[in-house]
Amino acid sequence: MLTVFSEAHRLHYGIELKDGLIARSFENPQRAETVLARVRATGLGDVIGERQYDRSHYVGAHSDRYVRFLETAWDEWSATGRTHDALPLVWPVRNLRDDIEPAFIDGKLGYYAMDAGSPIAAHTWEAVRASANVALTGMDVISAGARGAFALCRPPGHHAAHEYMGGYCYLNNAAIAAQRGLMQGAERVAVLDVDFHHGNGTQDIFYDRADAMFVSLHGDPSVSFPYFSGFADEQGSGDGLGFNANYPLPKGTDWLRYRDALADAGRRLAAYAPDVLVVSLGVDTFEGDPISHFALTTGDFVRLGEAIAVLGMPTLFVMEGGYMVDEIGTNAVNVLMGFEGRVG
Ligand code: Q9C
Ligand code: ZN
Repeated sequence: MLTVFSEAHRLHYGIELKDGLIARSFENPQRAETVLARVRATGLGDVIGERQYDRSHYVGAHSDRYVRFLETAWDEWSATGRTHDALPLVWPVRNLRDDIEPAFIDGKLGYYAMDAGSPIAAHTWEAVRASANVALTGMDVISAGARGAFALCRPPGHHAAHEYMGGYCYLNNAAIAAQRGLMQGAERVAVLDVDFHHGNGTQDIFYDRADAMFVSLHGDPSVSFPYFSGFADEQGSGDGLGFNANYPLPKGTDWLRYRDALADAGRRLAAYAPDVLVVSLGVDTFEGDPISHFALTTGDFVRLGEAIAVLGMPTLFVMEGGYMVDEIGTNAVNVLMGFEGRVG
């Protein structure tokens, strides 16, 4: 299958709070380079660059004013004389006012963020929109008739919601691609999210819609990030009721348990019969992942790809998380090789 990749991801390498100190993020540039190297080493298929798309392709999945915030945040932050990464430190939780967009950048950062996990630096926006353009290009490949394609996105996207960033994510690459699939003639699209963390952003974007199903397998939010989303009783609202399905799984989940949840998710997707499937492909379900708590092995990722192939849907894989840098390439590409029926 084709892989879509952008070198612009290298423009972004943020910071995060780690062990009481500011440190470089787990979400680092080497992740994408390692996956790309594995794509080439296995001969998965050709690697192409991203096409260019204007901002209107991000609006819909996101609000116009949120996209505007991302476009202008660094300029507003640096205009105050600061040269380090911008991070929020105050949020409009519960009964605080969330109906007034702050005029000052420090307020805007909290207004448009769920956590302090998505720092903004001078070139973050360039990398972020290139990542979304990688996903859009991947959907164009699928809409042109390919059975599978791989959008090697970085930064990831599934925690980014209609109006907020978080969890290393800014624009929701998977949702933006799914939305384009609908624009290109698909009547129904589905997103299957296999990242360790719940894809709260994708759920948020499609929650009240019947033309997009969201199905996610992830660490139980009672004990895992993002904590406030991803429970089994979140099933959609309004027209979208019944088109959102969460499979929260306990820490230590291995392939045998994962496989059963995946089979149930597969039955749900088959009944929905989408014209296009987008897979939010995080490999932080790996047993060695430094920030996650599942126990999938390198071989299990081949089985995951095989199980997705059985659904028989045109499938766009969109890269999300995975932080064991040495193994991320093998694990991610094993899913794609499994999908193609090639033994890794
Ligand atoms: N001490 C994705 O996988 N919290 N995002 C990490 C580490 C944030 C993960 C805490 C995890 C976000 C795309
Ligand atoms: Zn994750």
